[in-house]
Amino acid sequence: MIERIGVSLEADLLRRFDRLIEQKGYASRSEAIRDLLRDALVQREWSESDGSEERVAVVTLVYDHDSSTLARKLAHIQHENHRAVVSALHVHLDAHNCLEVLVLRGRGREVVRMGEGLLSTKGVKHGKLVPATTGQGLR
Ligand code: NI
Repeated sequence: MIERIGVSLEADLLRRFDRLIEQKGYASRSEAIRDLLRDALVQREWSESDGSEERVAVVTLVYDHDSSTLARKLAHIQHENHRAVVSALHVHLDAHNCLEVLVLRGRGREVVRMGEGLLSTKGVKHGKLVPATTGQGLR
């Protein structure tokens, strides 16, 4: 069931919001607001978790493949947690740099521990752990 709500906004804030909506390509204000709300709910889902619930996250890593020690360390962490790695994508960005995108699924605390372990490995040039959701409870 869809319910309608009215939202009061300062004119300047609404103008900036409309510009953002246009830049992001949303078809309507409603869809943009729904996305913002869902993202806030997912953030809350993670922050309120005691770590035992099932969680899904995406990890991106950029690193120099010339360091074989580093590549081995990153692979080792993934093998140690192989049940949590649902999918792994490896892109050879250029002659030296690799991008890895991992989808992790498991208990929240294990997913975070593994993600942070990868990101904090010495030599990783850039990385992000993006909390996602199993989608349950969101429409
Ligand atoms: Ni590579």
